[in-house]
Amino acid sequence: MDIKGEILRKIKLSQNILINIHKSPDYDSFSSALSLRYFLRKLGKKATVISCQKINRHFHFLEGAKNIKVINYSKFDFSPYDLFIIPDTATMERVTGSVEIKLPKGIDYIAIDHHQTNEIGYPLRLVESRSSATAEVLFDLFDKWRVKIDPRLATLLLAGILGDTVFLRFCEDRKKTMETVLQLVRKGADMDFLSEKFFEDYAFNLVRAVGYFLINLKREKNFVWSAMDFETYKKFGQPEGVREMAADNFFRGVRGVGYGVAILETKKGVVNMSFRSKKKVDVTKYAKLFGGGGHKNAAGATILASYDEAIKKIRTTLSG
Ligand SMILES: [Mn+2]
Repeated sequence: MDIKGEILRKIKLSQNILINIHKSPDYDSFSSALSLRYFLRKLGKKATVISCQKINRHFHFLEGAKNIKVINYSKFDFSPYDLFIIPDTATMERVTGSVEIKLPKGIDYIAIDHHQTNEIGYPLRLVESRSSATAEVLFDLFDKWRVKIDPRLATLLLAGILGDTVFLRFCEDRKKTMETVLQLVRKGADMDFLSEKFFEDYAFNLVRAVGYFLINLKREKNFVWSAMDFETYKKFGQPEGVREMAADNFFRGVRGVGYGVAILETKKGVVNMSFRSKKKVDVTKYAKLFGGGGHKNAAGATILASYDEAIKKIRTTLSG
């Protein structure tokens, strides 16, 4: 039996299943976890989506996003569960929220992902780096498993693909991704609804905070960067997704440089970076310098240090 068959077999043998949303979740994380839950419940399984962080209400429009359990991984009782599915998450730190927190033994795990940097080493592991999103990997799985995709599930899956490709701008395999999107639309996925939610539903403070990033943009030889410390972030009401929005929409597009990096101190002593590059530039190699990873044109990393130390480290590492 191939890995796809083995995954289905394991799912069928399990009863009470956990699925995670990764740290700093994006559309694909929500999409893949919620799609899996939708599918598992149709199969008659108990399925619970868990997250190490509070869910930003921006994502509440996604089917089932209001019913995600926020947990502390170091205190959570895993004993009632027999399977834990980890979609769209390349490292354990992104699962539990901290490098110090490990997952327990005595429960089975499945990893389903499309990150080429995936380092989760469970035996049941499907990493398709030719797919543009984990939602696309799931679409292929559901297709193979002959799962009926109704309009609600189609919309959920489409959200992940549109999220990771920035509405089809960045595809791993454009023909394959576009064909998947067409099939989802044919199955009733509501792309107009997603377009409205993606681009016409920004929180006021989020846009103002993007403005702060833009005004403070600096240029080095081959990249641009901008940073926000925790005090400033707090003043703006800690709008989630701000560094991704600044980097996705503006930093990567600056003429004459290969990439941009948005730096945000999300908590005192925790500095997150979002790298976004033009097509030809691979930013995973820069993210890896800080222990991070991701995709060729969109990667991230976290530095545990004071804001000033982190900025110094980033500048010397990237300009050196
Ligand atoms: Mn993804």
